[in-house]
Amino acid sequence: MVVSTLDMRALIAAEMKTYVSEDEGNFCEELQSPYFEDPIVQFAAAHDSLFEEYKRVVGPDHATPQEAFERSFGTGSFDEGTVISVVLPISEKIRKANRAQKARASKEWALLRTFGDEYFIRSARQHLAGYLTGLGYRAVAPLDTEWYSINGAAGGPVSNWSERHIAYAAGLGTFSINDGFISEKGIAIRLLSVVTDLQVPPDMRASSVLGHTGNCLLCSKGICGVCITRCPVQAISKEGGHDKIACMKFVYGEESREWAVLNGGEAKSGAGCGLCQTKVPCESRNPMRAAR
Ligand code: B12
Repeated sequence: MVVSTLDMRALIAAEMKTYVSEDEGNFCEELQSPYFEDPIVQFAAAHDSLFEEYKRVVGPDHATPQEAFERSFGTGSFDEGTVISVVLPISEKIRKANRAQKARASKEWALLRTFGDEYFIRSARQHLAGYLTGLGYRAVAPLDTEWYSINGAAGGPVSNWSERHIAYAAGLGTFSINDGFISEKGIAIRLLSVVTDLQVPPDMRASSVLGHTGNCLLCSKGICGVCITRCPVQAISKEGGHDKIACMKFVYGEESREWAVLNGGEAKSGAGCGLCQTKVPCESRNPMRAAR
């Protein structure tokens, strides 16, 4: 049977949808809720010139898809291919609980941080890579490699594979004033990606008129700024954007680790925070689409 490249896109999207809805790692018994709802799956061409630009935008160590692939499969192993990016929208029950919070993450968000972010997303990345391998393609999830790292920089931590920049390249949305990524399912999401030598048509990026922050109401229309008032440590401002160091100290500091454990999570994950991702107009939709 010959499967067209368009059918391959649909097959992969359907596989991830089934995985997210059926895998028991995506269900929290204590909350009687899944961590994540139906994913959005989109595709970027591995040789998109934007990936070269990321060496300037993110940092010189940010890997191109070709570098990511060849670090796993050997120099010269890559010719053409695709980066698959997946948005995992956080479930309504978890978002709702965090909406009520004013000072720190809810119990639900803390459990999501350990068991959703750390465990389920890793298994979902590996599932996608394994699925492609089963179809006869080579695939790697950069976050699961030995070369993936997060390095300290003056402005805050920077990784050498940024899931948000990958999602941007795949046309899944844009950044916000608070750095968060706003997709069609909003900002209360998580992201994952895989690089493969499978070739499929890439998704289009929305018009670049509004730039890389086009989905943010404050950046695009000068209105909103709700995330600024939601932040419990004043780490977001209209002028300065997002203070990553202040955010990091709060989100993954000692108190956050203790709060994670008190709520049944693991200290090393911290409890997260996510107040800038909940009770905001972009929580679960693209507010610019709603505004048009
Ligand atoms: C390091 C890190 C952090 C650091 C620093 C965050 C940061 N902004 O970089 C700290 C500890 C502060 C942090 C906090 C949180 N994080 Co975090 N974090 C990461 C991590 C590991 C790497 C991020 C990275 O490399 N950033 C690199 C820098 C350069 O990127 P940046 O600042 O976002 O990029 C800016 C510039 O590039 C700029 N830009 C300038 N010119 C141009 C031009 C173009 C063309 C483009 C595209 C961009 C661009 O746009 C961006 C926004 O200003 C990722 C996982 C991953 N590997 O991707 C998760 C990740 C970003 N975190 C995530 C989450 C959920 C959180 C928290 C909500 C905590 C929680 N779990 O409760 C908070 C929210 C903070 C926030 N508002 O962003 C999610 C993002 C979800 C989303 N909707 O965006 C990710 C993707 C994890 C995941 N698997 O889903 N995080």
